[in-house]
Amino acid sequence: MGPSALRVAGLVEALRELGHSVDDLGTLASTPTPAFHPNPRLKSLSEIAGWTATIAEAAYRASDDALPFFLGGDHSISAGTLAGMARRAAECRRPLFVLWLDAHTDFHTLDSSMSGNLHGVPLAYATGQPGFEGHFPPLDDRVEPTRVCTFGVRSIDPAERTAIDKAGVTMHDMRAIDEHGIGPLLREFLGRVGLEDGLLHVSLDVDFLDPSIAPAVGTTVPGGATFREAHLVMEMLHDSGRVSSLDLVELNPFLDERGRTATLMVDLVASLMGRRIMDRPTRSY
Ligand code: EXY
Ligand code: MN
Ligand code: MN
Ligand code: MN
Repeated sequence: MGPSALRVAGLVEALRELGHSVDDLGTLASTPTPAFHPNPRLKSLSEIAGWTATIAEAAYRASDDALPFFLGGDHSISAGTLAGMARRAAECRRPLFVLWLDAHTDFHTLDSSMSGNLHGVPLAYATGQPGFEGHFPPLDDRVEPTRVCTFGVRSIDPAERTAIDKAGVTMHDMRAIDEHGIGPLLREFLGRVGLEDGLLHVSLDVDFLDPSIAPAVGTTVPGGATFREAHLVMEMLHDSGRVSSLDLVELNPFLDERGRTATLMVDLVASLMGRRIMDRPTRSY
């Protein structure tokens, strides 16, 4: 129902108003790939293995001549979107950078997941962490973990922390954002993307936002990004001209209040795609 809520909130119309041409490719269909794993907690492993293959292929195709948006649904879709975009970047001979906007790191392996919820694993899979072989589809190309930057983390499990440090992923948790400001931290990351002439995949989990402004998500964690921080991120991303694909995930309309979370997500996408109130780019000081 997440994609429907985004459509009803006017996602396509907002993009067209900004002058973009939009093709809504509708809903994908997938069949499970039988998969077995000794961790008995894992939920819907065969279904998500099947979806990962389907979405990876769709992402690769859609990114041929367009900037694809992937509407979830659960963050497990990003196992597929990242795999497909990594393949696209490799074909273009461009490095793929990933900006992960999330209260969580989603860096569990199939072995380390305690909850068994596979929205907790996509970043570990796509960066080629061990233990997915034979269960998830083999990766054509992995995302280089040192080109991944997570913003907004305030809930991380011990196994994820160990793995993320070892892999060399940059993590700007909420404390770092409080201490340094989200603008300078993002400017530095975008500078790295620019230096290598990279493609940039942005993965926006609703729970990146503070639950007081975005209640429609099953995994709320207090202390998230504010309305102003989130819009600044989107405006800076637009100014960078680097974004090549976008995930919008974890919106659960059953938990929304009069559609306010869906509307906010659409407004954030509009900022990312060029809507601005003050007609100027962010200044560098
Ligand atoms: N780390 C926890 C788990 O693996 O269950 C919480 C994951 C929540 C993931 C949400 C989608 O970002
Ligand atoms: Mn989820
Ligand atoms: Mn997530
Ligand atoms: Mn999350």
